Formats: sequence, structure tokens, C-alpha cells
Amino acid sequence: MNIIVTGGAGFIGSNFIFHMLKEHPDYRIVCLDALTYAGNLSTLEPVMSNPNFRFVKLDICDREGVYKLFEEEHPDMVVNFAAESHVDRSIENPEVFLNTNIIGTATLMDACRKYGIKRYHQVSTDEVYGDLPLDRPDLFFTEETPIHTSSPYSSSKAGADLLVLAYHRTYGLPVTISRCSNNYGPYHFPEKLIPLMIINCLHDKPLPVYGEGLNVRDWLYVEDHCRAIDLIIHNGRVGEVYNVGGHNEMKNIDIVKLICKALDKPESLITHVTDRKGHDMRYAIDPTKIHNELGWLPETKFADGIKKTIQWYLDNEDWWQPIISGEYQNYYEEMYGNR
Ligand code: NAD
Ligand code: TDX
Repeated sequence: MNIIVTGGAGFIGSNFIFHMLKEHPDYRIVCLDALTYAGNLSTLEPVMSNPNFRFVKLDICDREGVYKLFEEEHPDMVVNFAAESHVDRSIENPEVFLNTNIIGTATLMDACRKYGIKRYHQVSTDEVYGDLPLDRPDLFFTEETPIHTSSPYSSSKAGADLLVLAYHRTYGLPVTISRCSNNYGPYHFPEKLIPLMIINCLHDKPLPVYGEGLNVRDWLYVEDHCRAIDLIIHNGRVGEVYNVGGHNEMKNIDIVKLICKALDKPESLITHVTDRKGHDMRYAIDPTKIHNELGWLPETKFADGIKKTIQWYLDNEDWWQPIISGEYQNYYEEMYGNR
């Protein structure tokens, strides 16, 4: 089996590559990544010399380059993680989200149509369903929940999902889609809530909680997400959407307090800042379908996963220090300077 994994130098894609090379040592994995600000080649260092692994620096919107790679590799499957993934950045500058997340997805699928493929898998998000009210804990996102997006990011991901389903119906492309809740774990880029709070804590810097911090996210350890995608690409039904989540809903403020406690830092570091525009209140996945059809269940409890994650950031300063000392400083100033 030869699999092209796009966006494999990012957070979830890299964890997925490690998972696949470990669980399927006879597979060839080709990582296609443009190495944007979110891509980090040092993350892939441990697998660079694996003979079953190849890294190619390429933009998924580069049609010529993508077609050339398909001609060289004749992939059996494509798993598309490549995306602009940060909601706050999409609010500042939507355009690159439309290009990568929508045009890039279409370009990859056109290559799949032209050269043939056993499976195209789109890594999507629960954010395409919009949000749920805090006072209705009985409500969850199922695969039947209507698409109802809030941010330019989630709209671009929803646009891609609709295109994927259209390519299945119109051209018979063998597709699957997974819509996962918030991931956490190693190699998470420090613009996102959990790594940002860990790293700020370590520097005794203010912890910028948007609004009151009552928004709820449904957190899943990244390895559990990777196992779910592995199951879907092998055993999932073509043309289907699978929600992935582990019923682990937490308020942002509680996560930040938990990180303070784990690192023995005072909660007085918490600073409430201006809320995100259009901020989704609550995400909550109903994972019944993937459980019933594919037997998937999360394996890592949040208490264990967050401990492992905090320890990983303590042990891997070499990974995150170069990130936060570069362009990230400008980003941080722009995003949080006047908030
Ligand atoms: P990330 O931002 O950490 O990584 C994205 C990767 O894609 C980077 O390596 C980047 O270099 C690459 N990339 C960006 N634009 C590209 C382009 N035009 N061509 C080629 N490569 C490009 O993102 P992540 O958190 O790992 O998310 C991966 C996927 O999972 C995304 O599609 C995201 O929408 C989805 N998702 C993420 C979460 C989460 O909690 N992080 C949850 C559900 C779904
Ligand atoms: O500094 C912060 N302060 C804060 O209060 C940051 C960065 C975030 N937040 C809040 C906003 C959200 O309610 O924390 C929550 C989580 O924020 P993010 O880490 O930015 O994630 P979210 O917006 O929930 O989106 C994530 O999950 C779904 C990923 O970034 C998406 O790619 C994925 O699709």
C-alpha cells in the first residue's frame, strides 16, 4: 500500500505518519507538505531515514506538482490533512483558507480522478456543524446534523466537505470523511489553546482566556484520532462521513486552571481578554456511528493524555523554542497585543 499523507509536517498529520509507519511497517508513506508556518520538518526527523518514507515539499494547490507526484508514486490512497487550521488566523485573513482548504482539496481530488485511487480520505472537523447551546447538554453533533458554520475556517472546511461528497456522487470517487473534535497531544502548534497555555505558564506569562472562558470543547488525544482514521481508510464505507470524538467536554477556563495546577503556577496568571469574533459556544460529538460500524473507542483518558502532553512540552523545548522565537512573536503581538 502506498499512501500520500498531505500536511504531514503539522500536528495531526505527523502523529498519523508515526502511527502508520509503526502499525503498518510494510506500507510506503509519502508526506506532501508545503511547510507553511505550521509545518515543521524537524517533527519528521525520526522517520526521515525510514526507507518506506518520503518527504516532498509541495503545495496542494500546485496542480502540476501534484500530478507529477501522482505519476511518480501511483498512490493507492490519499489522506488529506493539509489545511490552514487556526480559527483566529481565518478571522484576520480568510483568503489563504479558501485557497488551501477548498482549491487544494479539489486539486488533490482531480489528481485522484485522473490517475485512479482506491480511497481519498478528507480529514474534516466538528466545526462544520457550528455550535451547540450551553444549556442543552442533551444535544450532540451526529453525521445528520446540518452544516452551519461560524468562522471563515469552518466555512472553508465545510466547502471542502461538500466538494468531496460531490466528487463521490458525480465522478464516483471513492471518498470518506472524518469530522473530529479538538485534538491535543505532542507537536501541537503553540498558537492553539493547550500548548499556548503550557508554554505561557512555563514563562510566567499572562494566560489569555477569551471572554469568560465558558466555551466548551470536546477534547480527544491525537493518537485516538489517528487510530480512527486508520480504521476508516481500511474498513469505512465509501461515500460516508464518520464523526470522531470521545465525550470529553471541558470548559476552556477549567483546562487553563488544570494546566496552572499541573505546572504549579498561580491562577492569577489568567487574564480575560476580548472574546473571539463569532466564538462557538460548545462542540460535542456523538461517536455512535464509528463505534457501531468500526468498533472505535478512545483509549486515552483526558487525565492521562493531558499529563503526557504537559510532560512532552517539558521534555521537548528543543521543538517549540525555535517556533516561538521566530515569526510567532509578531503573530503573538498582533493577536494579543491590544486585546
Ligand atoms: P496544522 O496547522 O498543525 O498542520 C497543517 C499542515 O498542513 C502543516 O504542516 C502545513 O505546512 C500544511 N499545509 C498548509 N497549507 C498547505 C498547502 N497549501 N499545501 C500543503 N501543505 C499545507 O493542522 P492540524 O491541527 O494538524 O490539522 C490537520 C487537519 O485536521 C486539518 O485539516 C484540520 O482542519 C483538521 N482538524 C484539526 C483538529 C485539531 O484539533 N487540530 C480537529 C479536527 C480536525
Ligand atoms: O489564546 C487562546 N485563548 C482562548 O481562550 C486561544 C488560542 C484559544 N482560546 C479558546 C478559543 C476556543 O474556545 O480556546 C478554545 C480552543 O481554541 P483553539 O485551540 O484555537 O481551537 P478551536 O478554535 O476550538 O479549533 C480547534 O479544533 C477544531 C482546531 O484549531 C481546529 O483546526 C479544529 O478544526
